[in-house]
Amino acid sequence: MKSYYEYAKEAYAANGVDCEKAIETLSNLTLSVHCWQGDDVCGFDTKDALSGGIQATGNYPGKARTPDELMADFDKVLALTGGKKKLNLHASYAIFKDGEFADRDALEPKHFAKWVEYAKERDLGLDFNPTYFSHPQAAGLTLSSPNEEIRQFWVRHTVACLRIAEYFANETGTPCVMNIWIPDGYKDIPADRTSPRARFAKSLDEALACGYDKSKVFVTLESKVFGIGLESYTVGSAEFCQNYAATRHIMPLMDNGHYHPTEMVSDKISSLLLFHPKLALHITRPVRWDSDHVVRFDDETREIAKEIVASGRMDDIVIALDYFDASINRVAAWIMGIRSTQKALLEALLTPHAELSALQQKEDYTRLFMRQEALKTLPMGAVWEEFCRRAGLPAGEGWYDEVMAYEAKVLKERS
Ligand code: RNT
Ligand code: ZN
Repeated sequence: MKSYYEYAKEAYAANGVDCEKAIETLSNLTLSVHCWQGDDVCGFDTKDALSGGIQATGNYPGKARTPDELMADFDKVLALTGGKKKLNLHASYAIFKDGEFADRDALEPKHFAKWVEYAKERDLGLDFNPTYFSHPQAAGLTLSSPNEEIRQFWVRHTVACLRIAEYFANETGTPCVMNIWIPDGYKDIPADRTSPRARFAKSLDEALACGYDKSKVFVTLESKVFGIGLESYTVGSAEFCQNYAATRHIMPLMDNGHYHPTEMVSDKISSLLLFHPKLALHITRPVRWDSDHVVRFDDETREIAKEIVASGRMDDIVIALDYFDASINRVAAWIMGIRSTQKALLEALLTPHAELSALQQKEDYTRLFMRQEALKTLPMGAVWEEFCRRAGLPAGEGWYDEVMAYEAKVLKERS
């Protein structure tokens, strides 16, 4: 009797799609997985509450409180998901030895040595983010601050992070993507929209002139439309970030929670790819605002995946995840967001893009519509199961049982 997968393989082959190739491509595709789903974006360097207009809501028990706990939780994520991954750290996850402390502008590679050790043992690349929030110097504007001392503090932080990113690349042998996102903005209508943006550009210019190795550190710049308490104006708007990135030859980063609700990142990818050699994405799920809900296998995630694959430029696109839900089991949340993203990518890899594109060029929109809808009900589930089986994962929902066992044994003990 034919297996479910063999049956699916034939169904896809009849549509001009090679399932083996799709599984192989997905297995080799690297996702940059954020560390901050494990501890509600708290980090280890300050006791300051999460600031910067972002919020993790919910109080499900079992949040990681220490580096060891966060590492143990991420090990579960690694064990229960397939595909290649990088670990994406924030500067606020510095690990200090007993009694030691370094402020953000004085962070050094040694404060991340434990993470490097962790990554090397698991053959993971590392990505990085300066942290311009949850800090006393981030009460107002940061890199765009009119206060020269504060602005310089954050420029020094950015340079310190570039050094750490370089260290990550050298140690892991994999380039490090360093993403800059500042929360700077105003709650109410500003009198002057230009000056903060001019200062932000100046600060970035100053920091990026420090002489980092561009073959090892890829700097990305993430834009945003608004944040909580910063509803009227953000310094790092889409136009600012795209133009800055284009003129300074760094990468723009689009987070799909950072646009007006009817603006779709899936529609923006092709435009940016035409003018940028590389592009970075934060895959998230905004629900009415930039809520960073766990990614689902939903229409926009699928459409983003389609654009990534159909572009033929997958290698030029950094796919990073960015969600933080504290209302459900955090390890399960981490895993489900990864699985949803991978499912969307698999679906895109199982789509005969050349055929569909040819129909569009021929202006045969009726057949295009028919084919797009017909493809949706092919047995992708069987191919997904095969991908998971080859990655050595428990069948079906078995990963969930393992997370629940981990919750009972480890997470429940954390109070
Ligand atoms: C915030 C941005 C940013 C953060 C992380 C923690 O709106 O999306 O990427 O989520 O840096
Ligand atoms: Zn983001």
